[in-house]
Amino acid sequence: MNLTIEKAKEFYSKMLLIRRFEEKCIELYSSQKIRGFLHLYIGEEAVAVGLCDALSEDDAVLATYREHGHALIRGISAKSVMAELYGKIDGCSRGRGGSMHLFDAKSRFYGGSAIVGGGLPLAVGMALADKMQNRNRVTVAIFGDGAVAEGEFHESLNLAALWELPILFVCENNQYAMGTALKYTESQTDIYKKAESYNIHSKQIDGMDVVEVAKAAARAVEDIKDTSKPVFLECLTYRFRAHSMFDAELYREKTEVKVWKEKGPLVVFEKKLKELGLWSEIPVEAIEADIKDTIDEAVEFAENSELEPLEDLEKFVYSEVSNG
Ligand SMILES: Cc1ncc(C[n+]2csc(CCOP(=O)(O)OP(=O)(O)O)c2C)c(N)n1
Repeated sequence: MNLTIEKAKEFYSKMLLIRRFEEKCIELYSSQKIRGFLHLYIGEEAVAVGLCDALSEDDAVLATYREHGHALIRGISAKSVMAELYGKIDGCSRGRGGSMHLFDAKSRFYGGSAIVGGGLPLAVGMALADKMQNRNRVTVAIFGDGAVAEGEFHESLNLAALWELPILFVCENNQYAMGTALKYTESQTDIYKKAESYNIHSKQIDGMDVVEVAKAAARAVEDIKDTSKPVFLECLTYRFRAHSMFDAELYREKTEVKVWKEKGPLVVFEKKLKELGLWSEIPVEAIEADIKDTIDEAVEFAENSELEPLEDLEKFVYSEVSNG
């Protein structure tokens, strides 16, 4: 992958958008504008940005409940995501899903799911449908290291390999499932090795380096489209914030968080651009100002959007089938 100045600006802006959007979420949560659960992606931005760079509009993405970043980069507008977090009707899921259930079929972003590992079998089904209908596109299933403990993980990998499905598995290994470190639940903590045992071409990469993620994802997507076989990427990453806004974070040392912050995606990228002599060409202040406007507009939009009317309460409980 050739890191042009245009690409460098794009990667930097996108990672910063996720970071600033979520920092705003913390503020809004503290003032109770956003309620319910809120899981922040801060620290993991390089995965969403690098991965989505490799995808075309035709490809589908399924993610977890820590999915604001993926949704924003996949093309759901900041306004639509913010209104959803406010529980308002103009949100991408009409305010019915909230932070954990962002969804937008137009962007081919099929959730946001509160169920750990829940997106995996859905992604396998979508990839199977593509294969049966000869559509040369990729379905991406993004999940955390905690999903490895679920039966769905093993069943999904097995069927994807057995049926040679065009699916990209992306494990965001941030090393913790809520308050439990991976080493306390898994005898094999190199997750890509588990995928290899299902005969899936697998790779472990530095998930803090947006360029490495973009390169690996581009190669994976190309392989999947050529062979119609699954590929597995384990991205080593770290969340800088607690599991959710309710977590007192007693399970890890502050020094560990500090060490990881020093190799955070924005820090690593800035260093790389300096080495390449590109950093001075990144208009940091203008990018910050642009992002601030986007976020301010999103908040204003969410504030002005309505709650769904009470008479719609039972709407969408059952799907509405037209006989026409
Ligand atoms: C099927 C299921 N089991 C348990 C839970 C409770 N739970 C919520 S988050 C979580 C940890 C998941 O960790 P991981 O997959 O590593 O994702 P991360 O939060 O690190 O991004 C658990 C066990 C759940 N939501 N769904």
